[in-house]
Formats: sequence, C-alpha cells, structure tokens
Amino acid sequence: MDEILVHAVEQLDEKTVKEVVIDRLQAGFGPLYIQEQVSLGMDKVGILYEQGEYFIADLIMAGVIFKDILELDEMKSGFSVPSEKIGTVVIGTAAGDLHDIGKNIFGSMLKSAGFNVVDLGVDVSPEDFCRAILGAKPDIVAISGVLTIALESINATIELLRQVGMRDNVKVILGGKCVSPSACNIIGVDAYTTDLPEGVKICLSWV
Ligand code: B12
Repeated sequence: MDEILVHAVEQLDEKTVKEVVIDRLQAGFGPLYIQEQVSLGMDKVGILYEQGEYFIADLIMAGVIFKDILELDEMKSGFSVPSEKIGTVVIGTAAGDLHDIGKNIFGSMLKSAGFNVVDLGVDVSPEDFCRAILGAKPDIVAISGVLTIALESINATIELLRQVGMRDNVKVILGGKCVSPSACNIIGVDAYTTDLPEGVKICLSWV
C-alpha cells in the first residue's frame, strides 16, 4: 500500500493527493496503480463515515478529489481510444445510486479496449436501461451498484429485460463493491466483478 497517498486521501488533503499522484506518475506508476491506491483511501474515508467521524460533506469532498485526479492529463492519457470498434456497451449506475467513479473508470477502460460506450449516467431506471438497449443494440450491458440498496433496482432491471424478451440479446456484467457474488447468481447476471481489468477481460471474451 502507498501509505502516503492513501493517508492523504483519508485526510481529504487535496493538495497533497495531487502532488503525490503527479510524483508517482512521473516515477512511472500507471493510472491503474493510482486508481487502486486512491480507492484504498476512499475505503478509509468510508470507514470514518461509518464511525461517525466523517459526514456526507466529507464523502462529497472525497468524490471531488477522486474526480479531479481522473481529470489529470497524465491519467487520461493512460486511456487512449482506438478508432476501430469491437462492440457496444451500455453502462449505467442502477436506480437509487449516485456513485459513479468506478463506473466512469470502467467506461474509460472499455473505450480504451475498443468498445463503443453508451453511458447512461447515474440513477438509471430499469425502463431507461431497456430504452437504451433498444436504441443502441449493445452486445453488453454493464451495471454499477455501489449501495447495497441498489440490488433491488438491479434485480428489477434484469426482470424487466426478461419480461420484454431482451435478456437473451445481451450479456450483463455487474460491478460495485456492495453486491455479493451469491446475490448476483440469484439475480441472473452473466458476470460479476469489482476488479476492473478482469471486467474488461470478461467483456472482451464476449465479443
Ligand atoms: C465518494 C462516496 C460518495 C459520493 C460519491 C461521489 C461520486 N460521484 O461517485 C457521494 C457523496 C455522492 C456519496 C453519497 C452517499 N454515500 Co457514499 N461513498 C463514497 C465513498 C467514500 C467512495 C466511493 C468511491 O468512489 N470509491 C472509489 C471507486 C473507484 O470505487 P467503486 O465505485 O466502489 O468502484 C470500484 C468497484 O466497485 C468497481 N466497479 C464499480 N462499478 C462497476 C461497474 C462494473 C460493470 C464493473 C465491472 C466494476 C465496477 O470498480 C471500482 C474499482 O474497484 C464510499 C466508501 C467506499 N468504501 O467505497 C462511500 C459509500 C459507498 N457510501 C455510502 C453511503 C451510505 C452513502 C449515502 C447513503 C450517504 C448518505 N447518508 O446520504 C449517499 C448515497 C447517495 C446515493 N443515493 O447514491 C456507503 C454505502 C454503504 C452500503 N453498503 O450501501 C459507503 C460504502 C460508505 C460507508 N462505508 O458507509 N458517497
């Protein structure tokens, strides 16, 4: 673990986070390393929130810090986009859930792997997922659910896909830390992972 970086994120010390990230990138560490270490810091922010030491404003600040890091040119250049497309992915965060950092990183990685990515944003209803699938005719639907309560709307989305006869036309991959593998089996998605490179590999294996 990169103690300095993780600690700076935990302390919501935006200036130090940026300085350390730039230092690590210049030292040759890649965007994936940065993303993993900043995520570890976010986990610590989450723990402090659970313990009542941090409040919602701190979660907001943590999100802002992560998003600013992802906007650095050095981070973006790690995700170059090839011109030839190998398939289409519709991606979105499930209804009731506003967390989008993991989803956005996964979307960038899919683009970089050659996918055309249709990003529906956050709080996406089952109906909006279905409408987008009808319009974009994707090979894959990627759903992000960070909140445990998102499981309910993810279930409703898969159920609606079944009801309108679209479930067999697409592969569904689910990601997000608050979803357990057993719950995913019950819902009936094709794959589940919180590991982004593994998620990209799974999507590549489907096209
Ligand atoms: C920042 C943050 C916020 C920000 C989010 C900003 C944003 N734009 O995303 C804001 C302020 C909006 C927020 C709000 C809330 N949050 Co919040 N938040 C966090 C925090 C600190 C970091 C989340 C994060 O970005 N992590 C870094 C990214 C990279 O990780 P990630 O999104 O999980 O993605 C990873 C994987 O899950 C995976 N992944 C994600 N999506 C997908 C999709 C696919 C297809 C694949 C393959 C992979 C994948 O890829 C990433 C790499 O590992 C977490 C703590 C934590 N441990 O994560 C709490 C946390 C998620 N929040 C929590 C809570 C409770 C809330 C609130 C309910 C608080 C409140 N009382 O209002 C609200 C809910 C609002 C809503 N309706 O969504 C809880 C959730 C508990 C639970 N089990 O449900 C957590 C765990 C904090 C805690 N420990 O209590 N939050």
